[in-house]
Amino acid sequence: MATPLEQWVEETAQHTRPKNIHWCDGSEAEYNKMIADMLASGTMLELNQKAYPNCYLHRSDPSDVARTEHLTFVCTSAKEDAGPNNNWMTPADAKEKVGKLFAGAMQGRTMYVVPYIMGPVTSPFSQLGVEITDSPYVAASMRIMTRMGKAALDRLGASGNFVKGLHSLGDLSPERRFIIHFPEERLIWSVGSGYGGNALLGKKCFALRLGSFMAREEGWLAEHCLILGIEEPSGRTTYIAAAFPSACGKTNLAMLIPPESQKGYKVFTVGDDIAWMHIGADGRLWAINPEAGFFGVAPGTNYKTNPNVMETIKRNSIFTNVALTPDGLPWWEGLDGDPPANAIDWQGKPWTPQSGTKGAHPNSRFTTPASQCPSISPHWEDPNGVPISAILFGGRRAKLVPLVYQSFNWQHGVFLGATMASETTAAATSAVGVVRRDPMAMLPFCGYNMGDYFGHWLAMGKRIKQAPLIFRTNWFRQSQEGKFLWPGFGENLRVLRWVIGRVHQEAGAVETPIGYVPRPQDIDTNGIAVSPTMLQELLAVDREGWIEASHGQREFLDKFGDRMPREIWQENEALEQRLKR
Ligand code: O2Y
Ligand code: MN
Repeated sequence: MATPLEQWVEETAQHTRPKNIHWCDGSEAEYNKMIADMLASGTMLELNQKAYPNCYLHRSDPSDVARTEHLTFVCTSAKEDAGPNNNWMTPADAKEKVGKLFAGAMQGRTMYVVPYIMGPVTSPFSQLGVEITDSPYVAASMRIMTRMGKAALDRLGASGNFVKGLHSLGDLSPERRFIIHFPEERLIWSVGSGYGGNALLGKKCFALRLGSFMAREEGWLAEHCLILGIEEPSGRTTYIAAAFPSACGKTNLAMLIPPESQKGYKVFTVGDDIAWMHIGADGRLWAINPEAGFFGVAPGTNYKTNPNVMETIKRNSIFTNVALTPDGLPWWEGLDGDPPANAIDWQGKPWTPQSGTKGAHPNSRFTTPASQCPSISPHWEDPNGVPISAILFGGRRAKLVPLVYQSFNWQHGVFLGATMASETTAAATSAVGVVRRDPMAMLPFCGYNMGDYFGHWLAMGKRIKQAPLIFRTNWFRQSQEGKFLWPGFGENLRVLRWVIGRVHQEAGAVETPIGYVPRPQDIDTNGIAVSPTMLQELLAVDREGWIEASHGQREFLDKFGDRMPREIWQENEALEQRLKR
């Protein structure tokens, strides 16, 4: 008898009519064949194999260069279950509307059946998915980003317990582009895009949107968090999960290199984007990285911002929408050294620094194996994950938010996450410096009503015996003159050291209306150009500004109506009271 997977593949083939079907085994030979076919068809270009062995360049359609939130839907039976944070259609309407776009969509193309595991192969916290796609670029990228092929099929066996993801490039028209989630059926449909978060369905669609929905049902957390471990000179290692909105330097922080002045410290990368966290038998929160690769943004990446990723991407990587130098090297704005005198831009057109356009698209990316990262943690594939002692909620705020502060307790920490906001950057949107609410950096990725999501966080807090401490961070606070007050990059370790100090009850703080803020003497500024006045500005709590912010927070919380837990409202009221005192 056919397995549930075989049945689904057969039904899908009947509907989409591919030329042939290829079941991916995840082998190197298979990967090489997919790459060879793409080189032959022009879907992929070979980079300089001496400098970048086994690295290739892909150019996506110019209309298809980023996630498309307005075309992304969460189709729960009841609208309120998707919440005001998601676009919604009834599942039946979505199936009717988008099902038509899949009819015959794979004609003349190969249909790849891509079984994959999100998480370490033997971890009890890992989950299985199968993506059916007509894009060899997607199939090849999934081999980098997930544990793909035989290992997944072996783990699945004849079970029907897997997330189904159906993807077709369709005609790549933005009018016929949809990314649809059916969380109640563990099903994802994506059509009309071949790019990133829209098409690599294990990442945002499964690991976050469906993941968060499953996590609520099953009592765990699926979060938009990097995971890192810090080893102190004493040999003690403390693990931190950190949620930052897109384009706030998560990959760079995950791979932080301690500066010269912080001798004896080591930072280990467990993950750069997503954390799945479960309560362990010891009552602590344990995190795995469900991914096997990094899908990092290229512009701004260089040996100053992230030396570890620069080393990682030198081999076995796929670059998308970067520029190409005459020597066959990938290039992007912000890469080390001078720009090339001439190059081919991300759209395949001749380019020079005088062209007045970008050589690489601002959202150009690399897909690269995590195992190649010099800072990868020895525990990154530990089936049990790593124990999390602190959770950071970070954003980009020129004013108001101190460099770092700690919540009073778990409930207050959930409130800090729920009221998080960040300023937009040029990479994310054309409007720069606009403050956008992004609770827990999950607004675009929460697969259900965010009011219920905060409720789930509160319920988790009651079950975790040794809950991680919760902090808010802001590396981006500016002086009155508009200058960054904090040097950032590797120096962020000084802030993380305070966090670790709080975890182990070794660091001091002062109680303020917004939370525990470090005293100036609690942050090590030796050897960096942060004067006492600057540090004071970095840590200042502007009561008037916070009172105003609490009103803005009310407006936001109100959007979720009676789905917003009363505890979150109580925290906002308590904040207002403390500020007025
Ligand atoms: O634009 C895309 O499709 C990719 S967005 C992305 C990629 C890697 C990690 N995070 C993100 C994000 O938007 O948070
Ligand atoms: Mn992300």
